[in-house]
Amino acid sequence: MAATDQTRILSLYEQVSYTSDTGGDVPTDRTGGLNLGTALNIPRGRVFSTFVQSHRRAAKDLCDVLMRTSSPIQLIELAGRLRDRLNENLFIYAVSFVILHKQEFRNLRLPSIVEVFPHKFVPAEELTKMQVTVNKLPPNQEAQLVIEYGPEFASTNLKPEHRVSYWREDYGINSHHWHWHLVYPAEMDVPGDRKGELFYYMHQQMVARYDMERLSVDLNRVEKLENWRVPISDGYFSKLTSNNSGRAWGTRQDDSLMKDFRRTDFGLEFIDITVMEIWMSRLMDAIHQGYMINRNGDRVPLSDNVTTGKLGIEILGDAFEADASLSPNALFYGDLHNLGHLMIAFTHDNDGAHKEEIGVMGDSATAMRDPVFYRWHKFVDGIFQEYKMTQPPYTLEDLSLPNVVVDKVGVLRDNQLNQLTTGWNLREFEASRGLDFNAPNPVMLRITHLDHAPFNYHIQVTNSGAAPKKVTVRIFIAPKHNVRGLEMSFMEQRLLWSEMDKFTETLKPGKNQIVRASKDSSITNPNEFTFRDLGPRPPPAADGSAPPPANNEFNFCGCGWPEHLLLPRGKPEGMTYQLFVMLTDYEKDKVEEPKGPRKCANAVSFCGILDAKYPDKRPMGFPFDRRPPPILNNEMVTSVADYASLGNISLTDITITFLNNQLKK
Ligand code: CUO
Repeated sequence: MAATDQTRILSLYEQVSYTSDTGGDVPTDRTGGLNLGTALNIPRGRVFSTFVQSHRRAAKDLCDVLMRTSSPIQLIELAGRLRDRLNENLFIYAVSFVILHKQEFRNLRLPSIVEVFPHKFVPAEELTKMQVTVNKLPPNQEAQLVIEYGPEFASTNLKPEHRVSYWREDYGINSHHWHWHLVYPAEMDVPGDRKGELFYYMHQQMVARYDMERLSVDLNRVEKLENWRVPISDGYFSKLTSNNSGRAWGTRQDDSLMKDFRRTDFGLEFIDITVMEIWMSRLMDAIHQGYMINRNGDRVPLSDNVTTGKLGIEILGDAFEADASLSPNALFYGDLHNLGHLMIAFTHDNDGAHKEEIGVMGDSATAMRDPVFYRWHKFVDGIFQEYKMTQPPYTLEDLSLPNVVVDKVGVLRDNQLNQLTTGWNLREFEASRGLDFNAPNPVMLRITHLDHAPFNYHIQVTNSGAAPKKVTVRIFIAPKHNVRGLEMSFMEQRLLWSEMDKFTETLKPGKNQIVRASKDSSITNPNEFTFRDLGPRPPPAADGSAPPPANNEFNFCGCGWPEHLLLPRGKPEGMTYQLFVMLTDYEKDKVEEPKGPRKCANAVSFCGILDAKYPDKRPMGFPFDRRPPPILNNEMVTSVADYASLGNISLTDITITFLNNQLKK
C-alpha cells in the first residue's frame, strides 16, 4: 500500500464536523450526477442512528455509491467531493464501512473514533474551556494544550449507578461498540457468518462484564427493563454535545416513562408501546413453539443442534436485532431491539414538541454510557436465554475430552501467583484532529481509564494418548460470590462467565506446559490507532538508522474489546474470581475456512474474521450458553465445580486487587 493513500484517507476524517456548508441540494457537478438516494435526507448537524430504519436506508444508498469505487484514490476523490454536503456522522460511517467491507481497501486503517468525534467522548464544557484558553493565548505563544478527563466522568457518586461511570463512559468500550455495529450492520447486505448469533453473544458478554464490574463496587447485578409502562428509575445526563455547534444530546430525568413514539423528524412510522409488546409476545411464542413463521406462512424451526443451515439463535438474533433483510418475517416480528433504543432515547421528547435531540441511546458510539443501555440489553438477552433454555443440556460427550487432563492452572504477574492488580492509566488522543481549536499546537485529550498489570496464564496438561492432540483452550472468569457474599449455584453464576481468551494448541504425548500472555486475548483490540499512528512516517534519523516501524502494519480493523478492560476492577481489599479453563477437541471445533491471508483477525471471539467463517463450530458462549445436565459423571450438577470434575476442565481461584493509583506497567 502506498503510504499516501492512508494519509489521504485521514484527511477525509479530519475536522469533518467543521466544514462550513450546511447541506441542502447537492449540485450535480459536486456529485458527478450520482444518485445518492436518501443519503441527503439526513441534515448535517443531526444525529445519524443505525437504530433508525430510514437512516439505515440512507447509509445503504451512500455505501452503494462508494462501494463502486475500485481504488483508494477513487474513494478519496469521490468521498472528498461529497464530504461537506452529507451528514457528518453518516459520512464517516459510510467511508468506514466501505474501507472495512471492500476487499481492495483492506490495507487502509481507520483512525480512532475518539479523535474523529471528540465531542462524543468528552463533555462540551471541557472542550469550551480549552477553546477559551486557546483564545486567550498571545500570538505565537508555545503552550501545552491538554484536556484532562476522568475518572469521575459525568457522575457525582451521589447515586449508586455512578460507581460504575468510569466503566460505562470508558472510551474503549464505546469505540468498540461503534466498530462492532459497523462490522455487523443491519440491512446492509454484507455477508457476516453467524451475524445474528454474534449479536446475541457479543451483547450478552458486554452485560456479563458490566455485572462483574458492578459486583466489584458492591452493586447488585443489573435488572432487565421488560416492563415499559413503569418509570425508568435512573436518569442520565451525558453532558456531551451531539454536534460541533453545541447541540446537546437529549437527557433523561430519573423516573422517566417510555412513551409512544410520535416524532416526524426521524422518518419513522409512529410506534406504540403496545406494538412493541405484541412483537415481544410473538418472539416468545416462537421460542416456546420451537419455530418462527416466515412470510409464506411456512415454519422455520429453531434449534441449535443442526448440522446444516442456520442455528436457531442466529435466526432469532436476526429477527430480534432486527435486520429486516434477514428476519424470517420483519412485518410480523417487528424491529424490537432497534426501536427499544429509540423509544428509550426519546423519553424526554417523544413527539418533538420541545425540538430536543435524541438521547445517547440512539448512537452506537455513545449508548454504552447510559445505565439504561444495560437494562435494555439484559431484557434482550433474557429473550435469547429463554430460547437457550429450550435447548438440550450438553452431554458428557460434549463436555469431556478423553486422554487429556489439565493438571494445574495459574496466572502469573511479576512472579505473583493468582494475584492480579488493576489501577488507573492514561491515554492520549489528539482532540484537534476532530475539532478545530485554531490553536498553535495540537490540543491533546488525556483520558483516565481503568487498566491492569499484564499477566500470563500457565496451564499444565497431560496428554495420555499416544499421538499429538490439537485442542481448543477456552478461558473464562466470573466472580466467585454474589453481592451477598455467597457462593453461587451453576445457574446463578452462568451468565456472569466472561470470555477471556480462546486459542488452539497441539499437545504432545505426555506433559505439556502452555504459557499464554493476557495481551494476546481473543476478545481484545490491542490498540486504537490515532491520526499520528497512521500519518506520514518520520524520516530516517540523522545517524541513518531506520525510523521505528509504523504501528499500522498489524492486522487490525478497530473492532474488539479494549485491552485495558480485560479484567474487572476488583476491590481494594482483593476480590475472588474463578478462572475456568476448558480444553476441547479441535477436530470437533474446527471450521473449514476459505484459503487466503486473514485480515482483521484480532478479537475474533467478539468480532469474527472478515471474509471468513467464525472460527469455532460450537455455539457461542459454550459451555455456559445452556443449562447443565442434571447428572454428570454420576454426580448431580449444582455448581460450576461439578464441571471441573471432568479432567479437561479446571477451576482456579484468583484474586483481583484494585490499587486505586497510577498503574506501573
Ligand atoms: Cu449494540 Cu443495542 O445493539 O446496542
